[in-house]
Amino acid sequence: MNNASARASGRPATRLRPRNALVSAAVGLALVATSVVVVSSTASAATTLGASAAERGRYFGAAVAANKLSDSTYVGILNREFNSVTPENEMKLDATEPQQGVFNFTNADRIVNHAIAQGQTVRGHTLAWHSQQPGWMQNLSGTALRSAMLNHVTQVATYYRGKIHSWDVVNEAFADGSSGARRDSNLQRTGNDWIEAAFRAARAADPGAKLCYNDYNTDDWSHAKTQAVYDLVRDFRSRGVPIDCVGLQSHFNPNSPYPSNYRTTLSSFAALGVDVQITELDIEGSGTAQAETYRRVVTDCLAVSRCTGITVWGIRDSDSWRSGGTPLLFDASGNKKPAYNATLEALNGGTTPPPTTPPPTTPPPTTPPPTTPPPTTPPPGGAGCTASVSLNSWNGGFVATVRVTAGSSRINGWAVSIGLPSGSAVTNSWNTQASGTSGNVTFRNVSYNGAVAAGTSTEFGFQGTGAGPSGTPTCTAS
Ligand code: G2I
Repeated sequence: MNNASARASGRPATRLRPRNALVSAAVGLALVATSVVVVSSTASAATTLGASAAERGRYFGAAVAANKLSDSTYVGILNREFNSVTPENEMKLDATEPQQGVFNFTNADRIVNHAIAQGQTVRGHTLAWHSQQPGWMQNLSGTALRSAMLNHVTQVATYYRGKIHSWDVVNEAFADGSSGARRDSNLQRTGNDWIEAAFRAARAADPGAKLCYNDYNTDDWSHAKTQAVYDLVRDFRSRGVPIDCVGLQSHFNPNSPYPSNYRTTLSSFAALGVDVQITELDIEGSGTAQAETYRRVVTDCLAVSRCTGITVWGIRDSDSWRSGGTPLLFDASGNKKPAYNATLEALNGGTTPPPTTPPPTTPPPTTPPPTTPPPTTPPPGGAGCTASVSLNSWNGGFVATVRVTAGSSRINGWAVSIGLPSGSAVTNSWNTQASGTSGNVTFRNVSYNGAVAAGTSTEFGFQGTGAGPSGTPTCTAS
C-alpha cells in the first residue's frame, strides 16, 4: 500500500466515521423533526468541542496524563468533550526507552487504549527531542547516538503502527531568538540531516501516520524561528523527504502573545502542502480577554482549510504545566470557563458564509490566496519562455513563487526579470540564482532546472521584505 492510500484508508479517518455518522444522523433527525429555520441553527450548534470540530472536518484534542485516568471529573470531561488525545509525557523518550533497548509502553498504552475505547484519535508525542532523554541517551554522541535515535523512532512507531493519527516525529529542533539556526543538542551534533533521517524512519515504520514537525514560538510569521521551520518544510517538500504536517504548539502568555499574523502563519505553512495542527494550545489569562484570544485562534484555524485540528495542553487549569496562568478551558473544579464558551461558539460559527459572531475589533491581516495572474509576456506557442508570479503577502513581507513556462521549443536556460517596488528587498531565494536584491532583480536558472521541455514549466521562488512585485515579469530563454 502506498503512503497516500495508507493514509486515505487509515484508521484515523475510519475512527472518526462512527462519530461523524452519529452527528449526521442527529442532524438528519433534526431536519425531519423541526422546521428548516430552526434546523439551520440547530445543525451548527454542537454542544461539545469534539462534535463541533468534527462537523468542520477537524478534531479537538487535549493532552492527557495517564495518572489522571482514575480521576472521574477529569475523565468525564475528557470523554465528553474531546475526540483526540496526546499523551502529555508518556510517549517521550525517557518514558518509552528507559534503558537502551528496553521499551516500556505501560503508561502510554493506558492512554492509547482509553482513547481507542472512546473513539478518539491519538497524536503521538514525541519520537525525537533534545529534552526528556533517558540518561543513557544523554551520554551518547556521534554514530552511536544516531543509530540509537533511529532505532527508537523505528521501535516506538512500529509498536504503535496503525494506532497513531499523527506523530510529532521531531520536537523543538530550532533555536530561539533571531538566528534561525538549529538548536544545539546532542542530536544536532550527529549531523544536520538527523531530522530527515528521523522522518524517513518514521514513515517506514508507520506509513499510515501523518508525520509532523512540532515546535513553539513558531506562531508569529515574522519570527526567525518561524521562517526557519518554514524553510525546513519547504526543503523537505521539494526533496521528497516525508512530512505531512507542522505542529504549532501555541503556548500564549504575555511574553509570547497571540500574534495578529497568526492566520498568515497557518496559511503559509498550509500553502506548502502540509496540514497544520495547533498542538499544545494554552493561553494564560482569565475572563473575556482570554476567551477572545481563544476565539481568535479557533477562528484562524477554521479559516485555513488545512488547519485540521486543535489540541489544548491539558483539561483543567489545575492540570496545566502552567497552572498559575490558568490557561485552559475548564477551571480546577471542572467547570466551563468563558474561554470554553468562546471556543465552542467559534467552532460552531465556523461555516461559510462567515460566522454570526462579531469580527475581532482589530481584524488579523488578510492573506489573499495565491493568485496566478495570466502572463502578459508572449504566451506559449512561440519560442522562448513566459513567467508568472504567484504571491503570498503579509504586512511587511511576501513569498513569491514564479512559474517559468517554455514556449513551442525546448529551452536550455532562462532569466526572469522582476521589478520590486521601492523599499522592497529580496531576502532569500530557492531554485534560482538572483542578481541584486532590489529594484529590477534578475533570477536565472540553476544547473538542474535550466532545461525545460516545450510547453512545460519549472518553478522557483523568493522571499522578501516590503510589498511584493506587482508588475509583469519578463522571461528570456537561452
Ligand atoms: O513544557 C510544555 C510543553 C512544551 N512542548 C513540549 C511538551 O512536551 C511540553 O510538555 C511538558 C509537560 O506538560 C510537563 O508535564 O513537558 C514537561 C517536560 O519538559 C513536563 O514536565 C515534566 C516535569 O519536568 C517532570 O519533572 C515531571 O516528572 O512533567 C513530569 C510529569 O509530571
